[in-house]
Amino acid sequence: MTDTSITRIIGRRVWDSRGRPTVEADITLANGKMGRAIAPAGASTGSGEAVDLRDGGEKFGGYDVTRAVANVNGEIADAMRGVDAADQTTLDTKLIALDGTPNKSRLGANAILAVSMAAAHAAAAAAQLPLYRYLGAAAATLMPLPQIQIFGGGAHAGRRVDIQDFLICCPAAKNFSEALDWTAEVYRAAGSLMKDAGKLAGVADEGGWWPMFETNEEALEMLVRAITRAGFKPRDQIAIALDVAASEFGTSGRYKLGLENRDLSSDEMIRMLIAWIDRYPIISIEDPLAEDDAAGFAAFTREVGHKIQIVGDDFLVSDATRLREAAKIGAANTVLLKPNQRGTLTELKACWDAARENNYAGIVSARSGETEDTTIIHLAVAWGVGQFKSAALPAANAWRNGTKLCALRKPSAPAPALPAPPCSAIRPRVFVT
Ligand code: 2PG
Ligand code: MG
Repeated sequence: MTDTSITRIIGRRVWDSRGRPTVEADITLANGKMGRAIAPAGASTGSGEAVDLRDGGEKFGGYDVTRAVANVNGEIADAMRGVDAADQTTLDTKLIALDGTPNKSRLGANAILAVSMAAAHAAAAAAQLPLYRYLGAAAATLMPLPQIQIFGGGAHAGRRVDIQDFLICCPAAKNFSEALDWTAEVYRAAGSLMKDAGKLAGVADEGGWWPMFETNEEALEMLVRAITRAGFKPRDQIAIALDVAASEFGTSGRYKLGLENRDLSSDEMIRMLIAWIDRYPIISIEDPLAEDDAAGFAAFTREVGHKIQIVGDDFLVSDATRLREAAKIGAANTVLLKPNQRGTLTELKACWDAARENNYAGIVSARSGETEDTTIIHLAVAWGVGQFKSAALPAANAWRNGTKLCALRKPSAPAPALPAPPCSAIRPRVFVT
């Protein structure tokens, strides 16, 4: 029963949380064990991401994945038969070579990632271990500090406000479960405050409340009120994390805030964000500047990187090489880790290794188009990343799975040391399974 070579791969089309098709892969091993995984999809994507293969044309708005699924069942299945699922590096290297493009656009990052992750699940099943334990061994004991969305904006809410994600983070919660409890109370309080104000208009793409605000800053004010209404102390107990997703409205050093009809330079954008940091309990800002504004990232990090977390998402696209380049100029201090930005687990892990070497913190993140696949929460625990970002509570499967991980028995080994925090604001507490 120890033969972990791949005997069978099946690809199929399934549906994501946005109602778009995506790719699922099943892998069966010679020992009869099986693994399954599904590729997620982003809406605000960085230009340096690995590329999903979509059919184009009229059907499903061009988002169908029949070609990507055919690639799983055809070329990929043929090449992967006999490959050892327990040797993730060799398997991923073969997938990369088979595709042959720098961005996986020939076979599709959606096809390749589903197979890369399904192989890990199959190998874990063969080892009779949960995925986090299989990948992280005895050191996999650290539950991440969650960052979870309360209001959705930007590309996830018809650009109703410019800022994409208004999230909260509970560094004072004693464990993952308590952080979720607190988050649920704040989410509920935010909903009822919006209702009282006659501003409740349903939810955005990721389950956060639809942002019926007149200015971007009004969302911050409302979020502080929601934290207080739920009975918590802003900053001490619950803080704000933002994903500005600035590449969505900024390029070549200019930023156009549609809601407020403002056109800002990179420096003016930095000044606006610093004013927000001074006024609100913000401890983490993702993509504060656009992906083509490395100098802006470096300037912002020089000014506030000692006190808040500055996260590169579209800017770093989970890429080890980009992270090393950013580190050379001191741009950002934290990397967002999304498996489908690279397309294989091996490349994602390489980025996390590069982050640790350069003293960057990390956040494993969901995409805005998710499914029942919960691989990401396992990766966060397996690699001891320490933080996790996902959609609002109604839309986040990985959270629910994370809660189950909390119920695990006592750890057999001490939690690994967290990466030295770039700033004192982010200091996850115990968060051990
Ligand atoms: C992000 C994610 C989640 P998307 O930008 O970090 O909010 O969105 O998957 O659309 O890129
Ligand atoms: Mg982002």
